[in-house]
Amino acid sequence: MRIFTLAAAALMAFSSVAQADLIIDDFSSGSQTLSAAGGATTTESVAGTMIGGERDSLITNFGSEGRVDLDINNSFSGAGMTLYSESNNTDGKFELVYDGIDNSSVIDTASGLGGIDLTQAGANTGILFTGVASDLGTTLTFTVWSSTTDSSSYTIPVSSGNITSDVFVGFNQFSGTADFTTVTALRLTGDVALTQNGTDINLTSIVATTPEPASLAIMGLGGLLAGCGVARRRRKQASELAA
Ligand SMILES: [Ca+2]
Ligand SMILES: [Ca+2]
Repeated sequence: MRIFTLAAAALMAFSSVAQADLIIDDFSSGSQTLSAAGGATTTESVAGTMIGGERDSLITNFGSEGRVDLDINNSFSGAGMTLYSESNNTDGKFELVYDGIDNSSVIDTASGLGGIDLTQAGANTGILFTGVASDLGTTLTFTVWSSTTDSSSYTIPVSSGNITSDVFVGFNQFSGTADFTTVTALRLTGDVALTQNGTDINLTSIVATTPEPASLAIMGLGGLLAGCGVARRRRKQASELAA
């Protein structure tokens, strides 16, 4: 019965590859509307279907004027989307933290997510960021912790011009000592330089997965096409501030 054994092994291998992706956050739940005036930091934790059951969001306005905004899955960002935006002459940043339910923007790198396996026993080889776009060039940094002292990071360059793209980052592209099979905390940071003030950043989802080469090519094409339709959603700062 050697043939049946081989067939069974082949089926098992296929089912392993076809295992469902691990959605870190598709922004389909946990609506958030955060704003920070000059010198302020605003945080909010919201429950939902994201990894660990909670997203701890934080925005900081380092300047003395203007405002920074974070809109997730609301009427302004659009359903299932994240939009970070700065007014002119503003130096700000945002953070999305996933570290289990602690109702705090302080990152619990010790226990947090309880040792989640982002690789799903080797089925996933990296993290896919979809719908990434920015009107001005910037960077997004994703950090993975597996203990208080073990972390790995990768900084994603985001080109200017609101060109929407899907960015896949292999686990082997990260720098650091994190064990991706026993993850305790995750953080996405967008820290925009003052010289890039007025930046708007879009993001649609963060998923641990293994993209097929063919689907990567299709996503690349789709991204270019979608990029043509990205609207500038900057808030009408002057009218709102005057109100
Ligand atoms: Ca949390
Ligand atoms: Ca936290």
